[in-house]
Amino acid sequence: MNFSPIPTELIAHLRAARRVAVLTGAGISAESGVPTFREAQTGLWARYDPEELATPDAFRRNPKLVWEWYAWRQERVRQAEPNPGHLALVEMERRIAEFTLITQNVDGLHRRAGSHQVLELHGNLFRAKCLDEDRPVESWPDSAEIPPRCPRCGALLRPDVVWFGEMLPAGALRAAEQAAATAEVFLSIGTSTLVYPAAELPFTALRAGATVVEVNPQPTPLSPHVTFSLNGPAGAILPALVEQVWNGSAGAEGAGR
Ligand code: BV8
Repeated sequence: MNFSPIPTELIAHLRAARRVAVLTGAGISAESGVPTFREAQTGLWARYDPEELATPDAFRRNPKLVWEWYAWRQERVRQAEPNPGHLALVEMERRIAEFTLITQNVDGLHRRAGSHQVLELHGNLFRAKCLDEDRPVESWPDSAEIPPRCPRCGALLRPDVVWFGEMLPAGALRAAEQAAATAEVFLSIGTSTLVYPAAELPFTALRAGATVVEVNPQPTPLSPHVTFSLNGPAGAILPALVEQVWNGSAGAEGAGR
């Protein structure tokens, strides 16, 4: 797949940058074979709209259905591998002094790729928490009951993800807002920029005067405002960006590390 060359001005910006923040959405996992959030669901789940299922109300109405939807998604992700887009961000973290990776994804693929400091704004598919205590539960006794119950208090377990209408983890959101407000370069990668408050982050960076880059084959509400638009798949664009900024030319050692 060909896409427009990386602007030389952007290459210079990234090479000189000490503080970079990245926001990723489902699009960065698309090339790992993990369907994006708004892609039509398949098979058994085709008739459900994710925005209907990813809510506290759906869980209250039908905890077994919602728990099984997440179990199905866990299986999809287990079969997936991080792709070159995830790996390019691992390299970027190595090259830049202050690098913050903020993700809306719950698939854990950034950590599996080797990224260390990842802010998971919407939780993680593979973590469960007690519905009553609202505290994580690492393990629970095998049981035929679905969803299983909290070994501490016996309440139902639920996926440790942020559903629509729920607050984001305050610490992660605060750190993400701080990173967006102080970044010299902010990259928004593979997100439809529709879901708030995460979608506010690239606009926070713009207002603070950052160079904002969007990586997406499709336009989004952010597109008209960005400094650079790289229209194509993250799995091809990000490795090309890393190559041209840090490996392409001699002596292009990162300004940061
Ligand atoms: C909240 C976890 C506050 C669960 C998810 C204004 C302000 C504040 C809130 C709101 C507001 N207006 C409305 C709201 C409510 C709501 C919201 O934003 N709704 C939207 C739909 C309008 N927000 C909330 O409810 C949030 N909470 O606001 O609480 C509050 C609380 C209580 C009382 C008062 C206030 C919680 C939002 C979190 C929801 N949880 N996920 C789960 O996964 O099961 S959201 C879910 O959708 C994903 O996690 C993801 O974050 C989000 C967006 O999806 P994307 O990641 O962008 O993926 P999508 O499929 O949409 O797009 C993929 C993109 O990739 C596309 O652009 C495509 O072109 C591109 N792409 C495809 N292939 C590639 C690619 N890009 C690059 N390379 C490729 N190869």
